[in-house]
Amino acid sequence: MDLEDRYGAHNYHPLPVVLAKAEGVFMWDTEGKRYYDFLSAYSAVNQGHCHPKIVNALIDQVKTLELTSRAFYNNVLGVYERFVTSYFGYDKILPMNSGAEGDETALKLCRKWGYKVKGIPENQAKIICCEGNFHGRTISIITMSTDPSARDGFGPFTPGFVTIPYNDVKALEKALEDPNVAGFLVEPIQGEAGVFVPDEGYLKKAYDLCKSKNVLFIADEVQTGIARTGKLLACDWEGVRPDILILGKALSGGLYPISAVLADDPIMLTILPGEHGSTFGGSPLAARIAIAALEVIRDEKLADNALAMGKIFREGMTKIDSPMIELVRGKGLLNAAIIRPKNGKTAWDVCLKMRDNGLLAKPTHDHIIRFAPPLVITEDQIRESVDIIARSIKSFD
Ligand code: IF1
Repeated sequence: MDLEDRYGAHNYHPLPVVLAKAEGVFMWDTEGKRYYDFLSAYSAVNQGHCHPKIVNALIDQVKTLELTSRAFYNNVLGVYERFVTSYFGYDKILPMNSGAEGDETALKLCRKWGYKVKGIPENQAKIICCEGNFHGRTISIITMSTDPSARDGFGPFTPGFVTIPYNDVKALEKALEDPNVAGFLVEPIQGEAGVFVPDEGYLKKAYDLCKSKNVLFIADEVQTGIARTGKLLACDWEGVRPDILILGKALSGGLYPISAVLADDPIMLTILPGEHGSTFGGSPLAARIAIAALEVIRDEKLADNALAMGKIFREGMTKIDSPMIELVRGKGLLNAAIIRPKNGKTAWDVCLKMRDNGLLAKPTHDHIIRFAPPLVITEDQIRESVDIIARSIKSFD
């Protein structure tokens, strides 16, 4: 902790715990104390920490061919591109590294399509986004943010974004009256906003409105995707197939920064050779890891497990009799508790107490605790975790 304070930027305020080992749903600190991981690195570790199948894929590939850049072909990328496009049902993938790069790539694709296909006048394209969004930390992305701590002091911002309230079909309908709108970027569930699950039917209505106005529906599934909410994609809950799909985080199971943008040819082929890319994007190492990570999701039926375990988790949480728990909400294993402060004790204090009791979670904003364990968690582990949470919260009663 002192080394990070002395030599590292102070851009985070971590919970005071120092981890040294992780496996499956558990992490151990430097003293060998074991914790349930209920953050999963913000849903990057859906497959469980250090999953042997993914680790072995990484080791095999990294010893053989780690990086060619896209200046040349290699014998893995095409295999991965065929695998992942058929896995999610799209014509093509544009491979990148971080989630933010995935969102930026989607924004560039959407604008390019807006000019070349929809015929929007040059530099007039608008992209609609939602209040409370989180899509990453780059300047164009924080332009869309409504969170002062994400924006303040980073201006001037990028033009061309229109912000509307989340979960508000009427607001979207009004914003779509502008003929220069190229796309609507939305999280199927807003993670950072505190696992804000929109009304049943919102995504489908939004999608249909976009289609009626020849506007691209862009789903940021960096956090909600890859089985986290109990289906492969959160959009699957409403049968919505995004025009542009953004994935990240668990695409690698947490072993490597991997993101992807998926779309069909009329959209994807608007970007020509040399117009976009990245040094590490689509590396043979990333490709091999992502194949293994997605095979684990499929073969271990982690979406089904997330659905079943999520139900048990929310049932257990709502049984906790404490004035501090205002509300528990979520889908699959993406859940959050709204914490009502008590005697000055806040969500942060609850997280410190849970840490002492062997479970790690972190508040988002100051009154919401997100609970997102790896999707490999078992029923016994879920029940034990709920007991730890209950004990921790009731210790303030
Ligand atoms: C941090 C939370 C924050 C994301 C969605 C894109 C990205 C993220 C829906 C960008 C990343 C991470 C970033 C991390 C904490 C975490 C997060 F929402 F998950 F809780 F910040 F809001 N779209 N979310 O959730 O992906 O570039 O990070 O790979 O910045 O502290 P990235």
